[in-house]
Amino acid sequence: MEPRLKARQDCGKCLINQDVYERIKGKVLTAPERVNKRGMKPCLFGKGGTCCNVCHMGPCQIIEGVEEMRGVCGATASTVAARNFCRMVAAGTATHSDHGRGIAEAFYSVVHNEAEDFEIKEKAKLRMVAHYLGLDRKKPIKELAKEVAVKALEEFGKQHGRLAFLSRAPEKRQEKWRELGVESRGVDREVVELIHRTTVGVDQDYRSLLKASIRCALADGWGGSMLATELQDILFGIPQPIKSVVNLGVLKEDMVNITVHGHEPEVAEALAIAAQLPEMIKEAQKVGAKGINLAGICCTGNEVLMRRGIPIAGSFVQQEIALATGAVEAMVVDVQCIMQNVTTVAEAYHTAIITTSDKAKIEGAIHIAFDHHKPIESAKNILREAIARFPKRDKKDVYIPKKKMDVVAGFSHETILYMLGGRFRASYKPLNENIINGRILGVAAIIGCDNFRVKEKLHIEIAKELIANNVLVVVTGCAASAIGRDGLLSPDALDLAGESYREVLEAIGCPPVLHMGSCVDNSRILIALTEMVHTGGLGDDIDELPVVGSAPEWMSEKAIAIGNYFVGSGTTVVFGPTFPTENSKIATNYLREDFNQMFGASWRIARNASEFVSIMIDHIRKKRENLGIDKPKPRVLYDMAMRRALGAPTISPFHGLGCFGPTHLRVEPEEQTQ
Ligand code: XCC
Repeated sequence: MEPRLKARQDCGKCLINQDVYERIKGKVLTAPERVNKRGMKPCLFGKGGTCCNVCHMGPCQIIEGVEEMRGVCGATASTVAARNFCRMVAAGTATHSDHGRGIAEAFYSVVHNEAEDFEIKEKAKLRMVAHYLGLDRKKPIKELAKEVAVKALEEFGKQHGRLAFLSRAPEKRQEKWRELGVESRGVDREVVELIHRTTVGVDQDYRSLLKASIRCALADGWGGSMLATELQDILFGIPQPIKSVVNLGVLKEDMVNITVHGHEPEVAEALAIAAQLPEMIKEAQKVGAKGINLAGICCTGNEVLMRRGIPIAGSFVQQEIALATGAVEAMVVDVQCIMQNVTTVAEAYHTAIITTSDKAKIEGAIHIAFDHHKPIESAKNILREAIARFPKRDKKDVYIPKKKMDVVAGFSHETILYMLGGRFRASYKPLNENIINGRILGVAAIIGCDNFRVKEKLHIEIAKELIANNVLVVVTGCAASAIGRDGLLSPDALDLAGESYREVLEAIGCPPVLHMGSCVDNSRILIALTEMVHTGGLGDDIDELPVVGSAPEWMSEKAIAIGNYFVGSGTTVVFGPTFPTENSKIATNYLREDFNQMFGASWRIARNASEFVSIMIDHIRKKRENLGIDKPKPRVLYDMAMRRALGAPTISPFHGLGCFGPTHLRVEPEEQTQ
């Protein structure tokens, strides 16, 4: 491994936006200060998974191998660590899936003419989704859309059978799931059952618990999350590569600044439309602003970045300081990852925190319930609240750091297909070929949160070293924003890529790190991996691919659910710097060794950037060795006949969406627009 890292320009351990923190020091207590001032480290039992509080005889602190330090009920460290892990998986699955259900409900209202303003944007994708939901995709669009809405909602409450989208996975993976008895039935059922198993006196075998956690997690990846992504794409559009900017410098001194924060794109989409209406711009101008500037935070930000190119003000760790610029009139939040402290910071300024979901209210915030039957009307009400704050902005107290960075985002798996294969031969074949011939060593995903307790800039260090070693890197979530801040989502970063990888990138003109979206969009990666399998040459199942995942600064339970569905789907993941079962060697070992036996993939732990990179690259190399592609091969020169044989000249818009093999689906052009 030969890292070709450029000299780092700024401090790898410094707080992001230290300058803004300096300005509010003493005014409001912020998260990084709380980390330093708490006076105690995180509880070691809790951190390592062996604090049991499922009943009120405890909480019991458990020490593995010490008889008197089992739970009062006798629960062992492995049982307790496995239970706590399962609870995280259930919570993460519930979270992504309730997001999916919310979108399914909005979709239902739109296609049943119960909602104004939105309409179906992607008819071809609707037909593809209909097919996988077991519907007759050839029906007229309006009728089909109604059936899709009902079927999608039913996936959540299904009691028997299996989730429809599991059939999109490679056949061999599906067989494995069947054999192991981990095919998810309905989303809600898996969450409820897993929570049931973890309550006092139920499932008390770490093996049984951990295996069950896969069944639940698969209901997230191939269920709730995938439904969320697909329905969002149908309603709001499939992301295409799009230029934008990230970091606090995207806020504007002369405009009404509104940050959209959370996860569900519906509110932000409505705000984006409403903010461009002449009547709303006029209202903003009346109070002295030039217009309305929307900027994203966390995954709502990623959603509107991917589809609309709306800039990202910040990731999870920047939400407080976005407000501390003094330039934000309103932070509009939907669900998930919104720190309660935002209301405290907002109080020091003129800023309104506006909650929009009845599921997520915050003390001190203004609640404007978003009515998905009337999205634009709801959005206008929100905008008016923000506009009214603009005259109250204290101009002397405004400090917008200059730093911002150009990014290219919007790499849905459909886009990658077109970019790699070209307009007339959209396929993953060039990717597979470049992996087989060694130009690209393999594929790595860096996903998940950023974290106030992690002082190193892990995402960036890892991404730089991977691309220098010719690994294609895809990113989602706050990891994507962090990596974007450092310039790696821009084609300008090409010179950081290893030589052979750079050649491939130059030919297709994309950045060395591909932004694939939000947390729920990790389901796009599942489809991309499936597509790589179906394209051929890299084995018959996901676990044979030279591919690895990571979440270097994870903090949310959702990240654990995501990691678990990747492992269950055959992709090894590396998490760190700490891991929630670490106090039980037995449970942790099961996640690594036994899962590897069962699923061909395991959970690995790394403490720092170099450990992450070593594990990831070694893993990719091992998979290459297993495939027999570890030796450099002489370059094969294609003649015209060979080129023609590469792919069909006409392509279906669904080509490559995991549709090959027995479930291959082709949609004729006339079907797309009916
Ligand atoms: Fe939340 Fe999705 Fe984590 Fe960011 S990355 S901190 S979960 S917003 Ni998914």
